[in-house]
Amino acid sequence: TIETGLDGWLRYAPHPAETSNSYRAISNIIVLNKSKTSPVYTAGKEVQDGLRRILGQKIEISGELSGTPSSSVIIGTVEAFSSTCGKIPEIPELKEDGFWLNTHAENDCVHILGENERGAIYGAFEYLMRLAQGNLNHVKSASNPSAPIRWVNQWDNLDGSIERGYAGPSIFFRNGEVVTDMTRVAQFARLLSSIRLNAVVVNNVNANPKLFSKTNLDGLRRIADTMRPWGVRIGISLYFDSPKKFGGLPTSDPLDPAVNDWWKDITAKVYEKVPDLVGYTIKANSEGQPGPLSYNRTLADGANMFARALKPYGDGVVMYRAFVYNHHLDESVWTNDRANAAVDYFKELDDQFEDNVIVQIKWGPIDFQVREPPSPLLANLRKTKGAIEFQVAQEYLGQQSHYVYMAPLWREILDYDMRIDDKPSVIRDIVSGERLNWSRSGYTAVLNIGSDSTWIGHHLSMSNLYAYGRLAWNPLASSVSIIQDWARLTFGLNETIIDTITKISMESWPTYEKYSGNLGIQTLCDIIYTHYGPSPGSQDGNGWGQWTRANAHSIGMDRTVATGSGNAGQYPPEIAAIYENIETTPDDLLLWFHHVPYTHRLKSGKTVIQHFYDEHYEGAAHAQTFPIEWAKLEGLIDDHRFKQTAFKLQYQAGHALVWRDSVNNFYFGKSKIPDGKNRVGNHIWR
Ligand code: GCW
Repeated sequence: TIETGLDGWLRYAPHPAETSNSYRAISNIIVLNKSKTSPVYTAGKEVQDGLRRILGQKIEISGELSGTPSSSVIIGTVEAFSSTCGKIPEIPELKEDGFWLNTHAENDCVHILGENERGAIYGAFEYLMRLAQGNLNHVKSASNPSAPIRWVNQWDNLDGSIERGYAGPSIFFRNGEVVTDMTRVAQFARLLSSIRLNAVVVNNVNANPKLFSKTNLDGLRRIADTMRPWGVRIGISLYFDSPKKFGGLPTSDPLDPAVNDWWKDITAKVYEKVPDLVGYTIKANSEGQPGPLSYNRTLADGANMFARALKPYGDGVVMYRAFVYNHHLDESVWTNDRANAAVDYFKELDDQFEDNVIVQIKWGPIDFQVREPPSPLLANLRKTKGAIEFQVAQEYLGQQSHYVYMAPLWREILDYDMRIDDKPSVIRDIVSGERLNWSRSGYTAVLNIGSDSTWIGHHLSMSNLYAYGRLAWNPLASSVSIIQDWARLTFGLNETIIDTITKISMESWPTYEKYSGNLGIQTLCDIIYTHYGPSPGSQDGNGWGQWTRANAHSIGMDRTVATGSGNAGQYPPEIAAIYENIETTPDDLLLWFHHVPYTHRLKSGKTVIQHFYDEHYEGAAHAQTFPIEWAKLEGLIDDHRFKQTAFKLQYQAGHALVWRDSVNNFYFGKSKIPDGKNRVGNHIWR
């Protein structure tokens, strides 16, 4: 059989006979909810399938918990279990979506008990993924999520294209409508559920109001019905001017009663089809999108209009994106700075949002660059709840043609201590809601899976989706153990496989940073169109505000309070002091916060320009090792995925050389400072 990649990390490869024989025989699987649409039933089917594939055991599912079960796998909610069998005192209080897994309960039973039905399916996947990794040890423990919101955002358009999608057309939409064949949607939900992600926003944040057509509302119902048995809920992105553009009203002013009624009415229609909608995601007044500011209203006025429309329907939330900025910013003004926008817009509104509004904040102040400091907005909201937005799609990180494993980057952000009020304020504790006592908060990530059989365009890049789910559940999970687990599940248990994938993965971000953008200058890619490929010159001279301010002598954004845009001052005082001062700013963010001559000496003693030259040579040279490392896996993994990945890594190695020479020649041309090692300019022009 060809390994297409469709199962992702849920391949359940068979164990060798000696391992599977050492596992006890399971007599039956008991599901405590027999409804075929319940996640508990789905979990039962999954365990049945998994045990057959991993261990070769063929087991029946039954719905009854009667007599004294023995050697049974029992799956359900804690509540359903205790109402028949009595409370199990050792199960601690579980959080929403949490679960209890005891693989050696009385009479050799396996207990998989969730706080809710989602928790039960999460526990089932945990049980299977342990077995699939050859881990037959007993486990008896509770597991709880760090935060209730663990979503993904697909940027799918109704015509089937995907914004920043690199893996074929949408699995949800085609030709303006929701597709009819839900096969891939179910497969996708299974993957999301296995990593404990509980919702997907199905359409692009640059939203199309035709989503509200009768056919599409029916389509949304189909998607939700398909995902529900996996415990995955759906949300939708809204186009702010829908009342005007779709509803025929003269305005979309959020304070106009007719506009409010229109949204209430649409919301009722949506809930009729999708009664468990998770809510609305809003991109407004951003990159040409209309929004409340277009009607001289505040962002809070806009958000609250949607929040009020959602209120009658349970726990639906408005995820209001903080990605609001002016993309016609004038670079000739030294103090202009896109990085200031989120705090400038949202800080003063902190006490003005309804309690079901959550501000969705990109992890960095600009836009998913290869390196940024964390967004200062994460330290400036107190009453308003926030969610952090990551990007699994590698928009600025090689677009799944290069492989960059992002767990180490996300960990750096989540581990960052913001020192709010001079107190420990680690971002993972802000996001979980603990630090500021938020009742609901968490994680979302831009994801761009498509109908490609690799899902994402590159087999290795699927590790990023897996890692995102793992970190949203437990932000303390280690990047290394995440990739090792993923490699075992996805490719096999052989040590060479695990070591090779771990090595390439852990080296991938530093390597990409070396050849794509050093010292906090951002990813030096094309800014105007594709965000792909080296184009350092495109960063400046336009309104997008992703500037480097490179001239013949100097480079970097002056974000100090003393002489620059004041962005450093948006951080809490202890952090602000670090970035204000060039001496205490770490080298990897030097050019993010300071404008310096190319001859400025780094803490390493090297000049900025020599550092650029050297890093690009080092990074590009290191990228050459990836296909060589990968070649070790020939014959150890299936040929199909081996060859596809080998091709991608070879392409990356070649393109890294293009990156090296483009960036180095560009700065050599600007600065006229020769490379101390006499490489730049030489081998190209002679
Ligand atoms: O990163 C930028 C992308 C846009 C995207 C925008 C956003 C959906 O280049 O394509 O639009 O961010 O996050 O809204």
